Amino acid sequence: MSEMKPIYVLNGPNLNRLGKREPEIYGHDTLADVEAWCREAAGLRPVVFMQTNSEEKLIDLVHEAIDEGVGIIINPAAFTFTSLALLDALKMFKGPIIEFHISNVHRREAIYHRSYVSMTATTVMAGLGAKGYPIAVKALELLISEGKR
Ligand code: DHK
Repeated sequence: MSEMKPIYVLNGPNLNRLGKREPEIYGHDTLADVEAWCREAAGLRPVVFMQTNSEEKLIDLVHEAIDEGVGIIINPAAFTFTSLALLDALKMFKGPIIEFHISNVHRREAIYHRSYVSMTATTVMAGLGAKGYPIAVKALELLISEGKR
């Protein structure tokens, strides 16, 4: 039984269709592939890996991370740009938060340019593709080791 507190890798709406959804933007790898890569990159660190299309459920998962977790990687997908409730939940988290986007949202339509989540995220990663998720896991471990928020 690992004594290490888990990291939370949380994914928002439509990411359950990764691999089939606009593959020219998001690629052909699936969320199951991403989960496996994250667990491999985390090594002994427990990983809570979740996806939901529900804003309420995503916020409930952030609340769980507040009580149980040591770091968060979140791809809020469309809720990035719309949800003050998600921003308010993330503000409560005491550990490092990486806001993650598969695509470079700043190179896309203007609707994707203003992130509420960036107002509280420790760092933002965007444009590395799905294979960026395990890099985010390594980056989160660095932030945890440095006690960054
Ligand atoms: C994923 C989504 O679903 C979009 O709503 C965002 C983000 C981009 C991504 O690149 O992972 O705009």
